[in-house]
Amino acid sequence: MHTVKHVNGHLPAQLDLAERLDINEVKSAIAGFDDSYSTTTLRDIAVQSGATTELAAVAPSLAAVAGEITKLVASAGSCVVRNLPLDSDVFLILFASLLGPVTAPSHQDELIEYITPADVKTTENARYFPNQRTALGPHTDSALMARPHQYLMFATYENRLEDGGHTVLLPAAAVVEAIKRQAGEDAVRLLSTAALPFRSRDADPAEPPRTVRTIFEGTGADTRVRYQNFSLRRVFDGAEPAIDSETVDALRVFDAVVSDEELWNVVGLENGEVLIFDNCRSLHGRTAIEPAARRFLKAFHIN
Ligand SMILES: O=C(O)CCC(=O)C(=O)O
Repeated sequence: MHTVKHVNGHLPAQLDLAERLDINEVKSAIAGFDDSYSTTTLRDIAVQSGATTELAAVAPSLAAVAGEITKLVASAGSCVVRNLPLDSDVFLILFASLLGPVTAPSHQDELIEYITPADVKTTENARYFPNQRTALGPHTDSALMARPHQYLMFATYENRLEDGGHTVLLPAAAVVEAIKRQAGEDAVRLLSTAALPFRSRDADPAEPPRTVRTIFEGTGADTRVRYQNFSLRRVFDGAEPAIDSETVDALRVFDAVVSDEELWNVVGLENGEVLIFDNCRSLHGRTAIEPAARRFLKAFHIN
């Protein structure tokens, strides 16, 4: 992990598995899981839970490390793990499942999201599409779900520091403080009390929203956040008559604050590194990727 830039010391915790356990012992303990399970069979939560119990039994040191990661993410908001074997997708799903059940992100059925930005046509909303090279504005994943995934895990396969594509992390509590400084406590209060209609990207405006939620929940270090700019497009456009103009203004301040690169904690992941972070207590995004550069992550969503 290279710290490209960080603000207020918001840095991921770090854990090198090579210093904690015998990786070869773990590899031999987990050999055979690929024969018993597949990325498809593990979509069945009962099967996944049985396999997770089996993994914890054959590799108790790994299960202990997962418990440690949960604590590190609770205190630091995120954690970079090194020397986790990345060859097997089945193993990665099961490792993630030691933190909580792995389920598909809301826009697909598969448990693994392959993020391989390409040179596709840039649209006006490019900064919200992960598969383009543009910087990706800070957001939370599964914001339209009643209960968004608690953790995200990014396994890094190709990511050269000089190619950009660095991960942006923005703790909700820091966003609250910045909004207070810029627009006062009232703006935070509105964002914590006004239920906003979240719609999916291509939803017909006539359709009811997928979910109606506040941006912030809770206070202080326990502040939880839910945000996807495009899901709230109609609110930004003033097209939701039920939402008053003070709330729309507060939402605009929120968007300006999270888009302000001065506030971004930027972490350059290196090949083989795994980043785990709290999807409810922080927003995440990505800096732009250089033209023609290859960059490849696998993302896992954990409840
Ligand atoms: O490409 C990345 O680093 C992040 C992608 C992302 O934020 C997402 O898929 O939600």
